[in-house]
Amino acid sequence: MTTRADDERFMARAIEVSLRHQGQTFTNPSVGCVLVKDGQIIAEAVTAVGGRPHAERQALAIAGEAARGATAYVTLEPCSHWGKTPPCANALVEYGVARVVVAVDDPDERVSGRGYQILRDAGIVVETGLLRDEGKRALAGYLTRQMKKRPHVILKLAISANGMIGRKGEGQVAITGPEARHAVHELRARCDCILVGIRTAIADDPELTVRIAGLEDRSPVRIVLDRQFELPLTSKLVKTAREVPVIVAALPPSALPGISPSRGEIGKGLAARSNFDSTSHSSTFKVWQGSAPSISPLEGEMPGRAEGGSRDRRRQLLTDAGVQILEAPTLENLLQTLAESGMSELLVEGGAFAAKSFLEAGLVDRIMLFESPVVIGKGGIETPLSRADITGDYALISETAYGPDRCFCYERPI
Ligand code: AOF
Ligand code: ZN
Repeated sequence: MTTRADDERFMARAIEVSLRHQGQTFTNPSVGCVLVKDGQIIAEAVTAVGGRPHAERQALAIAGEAARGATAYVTLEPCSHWGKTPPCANALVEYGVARVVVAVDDPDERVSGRGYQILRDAGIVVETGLLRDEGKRALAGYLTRQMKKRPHVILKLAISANGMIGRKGEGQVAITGPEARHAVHELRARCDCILVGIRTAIADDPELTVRIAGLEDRSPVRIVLDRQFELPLTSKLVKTAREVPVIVAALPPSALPGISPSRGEIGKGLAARSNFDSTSHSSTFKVWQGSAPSISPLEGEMPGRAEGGSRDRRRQLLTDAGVQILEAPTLENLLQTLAESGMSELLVEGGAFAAKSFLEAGLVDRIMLFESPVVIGKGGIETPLSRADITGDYALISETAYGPDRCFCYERPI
């Protein structure tokens, strides 16, 4: 007899297994499946890299005949549709599984309840909603894209002991230590795209790639909010744009409450228009398969407005260097376009303006505050958000130490 505690333990294991391929199953969710018989795990699997085969099929193939009479613990409702593979619900029936326990219902309209129906019609015992909150957290990107038609947004901020996130005019300032930095690179690897504002892109000249051993090919698509196309051609972002995609997102100042409106025209109401083509990104998007990098012969500093470089000219130079341009009237619209290309997880990494814009638009789902013991003196840039400001729907879900730093993770329900 399995007890409730056994069920929870096996589902927790299925969730843990599902995390293995998070960020690598584009555009499918990374689902975990554990098969249990006589109190023992006989097989476990996660959705394959690239999204197929699905978790259940792989677990069933491992278990073979032993799956007869077993219980399957699955983080997401087994699929019922004939997609690129036959339905997992049918496979569970064929293999003679006796009971299926699920954490999260699948909002995909092709599935949504039909998976359960196939199982129940075949006489399988179905239980749903076990560890639902934990399961939803693990499937946050997929669920947000399906239900809100935008990616799940994670805001990350590294804050000094005196509430600063950088120092004016100094480029990158070390706030957190190597352990926290490693964690952020792992986080980047699990995200489909990463975003910064143009001021941060210019001041810090970040690469925004994943630079830890074994995960180098898991860099997210890099996005810069840059209405005036000021991203320098000499920036690391532009120089690597043919290896890992870079999108310059041009939004009117009215769309970015965190940015002072004096820097451009207000509310031109641009139609959402872009040359952003998801098909050019291969099946996984994060693995850029374009031609070998060859930086444009026009390499050099971007002609500034003072030197008479027009916005159109700068736009053209960026395009020639392999940067994609995406124009959108609002942040919501930008996110919608990203979701339509299959992007499920967006990391907002800096700086204060980008953070404020997302917060004020109510578009932040998870907040990760890294607090460091470092003190930043003169010229500090104040954090747009600290722990005391986080109220309302957000709940503290974890507190983790990384060397001398602590990460406080808040989330609001999906
Ligand atoms: C499962 N197990 O491991 C995953 C599921 O394009 P397809 O045919 O692969 O179908 C994609 C849909 O399958 C996706 O939207 C979601 O409903 C489901 N994902 N289902 O039973 C899995 N990854
Ligand atoms: Zn399936």
